[in-house]
Amino acid sequence: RALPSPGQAPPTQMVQSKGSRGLRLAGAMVTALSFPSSQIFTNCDYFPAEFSLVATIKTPRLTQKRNEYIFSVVEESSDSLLLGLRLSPVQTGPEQGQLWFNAQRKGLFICDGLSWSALLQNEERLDYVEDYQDLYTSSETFDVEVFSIPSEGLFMAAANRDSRPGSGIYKWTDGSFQLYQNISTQEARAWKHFTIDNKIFLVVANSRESEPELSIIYKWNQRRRRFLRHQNLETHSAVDWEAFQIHNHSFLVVANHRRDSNHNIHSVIYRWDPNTKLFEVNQTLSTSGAYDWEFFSVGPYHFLVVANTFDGRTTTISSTVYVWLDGCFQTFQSIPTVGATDWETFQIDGRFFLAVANSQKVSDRGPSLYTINSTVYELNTFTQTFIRFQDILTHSAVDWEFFTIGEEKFLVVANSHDGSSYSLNSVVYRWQGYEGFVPVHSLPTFGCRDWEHFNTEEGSFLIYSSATSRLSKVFKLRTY
Ligand SMILES: [Ca+2]
Ligand SMILES: [Ca+2]
Ligand SMILES: [Ca+2]
Repeated sequence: RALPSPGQAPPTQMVQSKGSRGLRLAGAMVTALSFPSSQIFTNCDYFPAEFSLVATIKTPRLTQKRNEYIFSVVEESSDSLLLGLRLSPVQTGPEQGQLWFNAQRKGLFICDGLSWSALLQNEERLDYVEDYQDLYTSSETFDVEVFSIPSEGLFMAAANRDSRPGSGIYKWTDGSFQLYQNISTQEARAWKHFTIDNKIFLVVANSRESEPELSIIYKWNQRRRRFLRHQNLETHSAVDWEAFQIHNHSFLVVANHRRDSNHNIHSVIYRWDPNTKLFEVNQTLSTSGAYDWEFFSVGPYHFLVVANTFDGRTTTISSTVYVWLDGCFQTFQSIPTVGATDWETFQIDGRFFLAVANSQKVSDRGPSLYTINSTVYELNTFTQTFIRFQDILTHSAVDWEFFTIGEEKFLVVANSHDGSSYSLNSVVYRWQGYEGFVPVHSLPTFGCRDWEHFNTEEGSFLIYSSATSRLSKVFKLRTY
């Protein structure tokens, strides 16, 4: 709304050009705000002496305040409003009730007087997978962890085998991962990122046997824009960390794989002490060659599940789901697994699933079997147990990754070895309801160890790391 001074003509005119409507300054206001074009176009003789500046304000679909000035000109000395552009919701827009077909977004929208709401919209669907970036890391990569730092962007921490130069932290720059920081690690097996009080942390699982065996927590330093060492924790052949929160308390749990040749040891849960700003031992749980921890919540209940790989004799053992009761984790269910290396938890239409990656069946006689079933379990809320939902034949599976594109749900498996070769297809499965997960894409991988899905402004991506080569690969998920 333009406010004319008393006795003066309105200082603005409403102008309409096609679908855009604007305010044009008029009268004395123009002279007051104008300046010769030669002031900014010093070397351009062809530029007209008179021109206009057009400011365009585009409002995204936000919940509007009832009344809001989005542009105002005030008198310098008195702060009194000379010119104001006010946005106030009116239900009588000429477009109300109109339909609009947006070809780009493939949707049909209706104007409710305030905004366009979707009546029908085509969800994105996966078309095919495209080779996108070859990422050569300093040594073999056991794990990648993708995370964002608000105000900085998207990062990826690679857990690299060699101590020098250690593990690489990469930043997504101009559409690909670029090395950002090296952190000295000792046969790093996994990274986990977490946030406490808006501070960003990274913890590494160092698996090398040295004295003392330490895994390290790093904290993002805002000023130096680097991760700096925050705390050391004693671990034993650590291969995974999980971070979680229960009732505003922050926890970490480590997968201690073995101590010397003993695989039946304790894995440790740590709790953050807000006073000392350090993690302290909270609970220990006995594990057998622990390889992975996964935390998940179902309604008000909190769960932790461990992948037990090997008890020193066999890989055909059980892995345990724990439930948080009376301030600690207690056994909820033991699930038979075969060299379990990863648990992936996900929800589909209100149903809870747990998928285990089974890596190998060690046999007393003859060689180990790698081509075995990995299993998807579903939580039966009536019996309160996880029940086998689907067996999927895998080749030394070491990771599952669940992701969604539009309405579609996918699982991708890391097939690492079939007994003779590390050059194998990793498979993308699509959720097809009653049929369960159905294979839809085969992706050639070499020594595949870990899959991660992530989104950027450029689209949807998958990255896999290799435990047998320095080459990790980023794939773009093409949609239609
Ligand atoms: Ca990972
Ligand atoms: Ca994990
Ligand atoms: Ca996983």
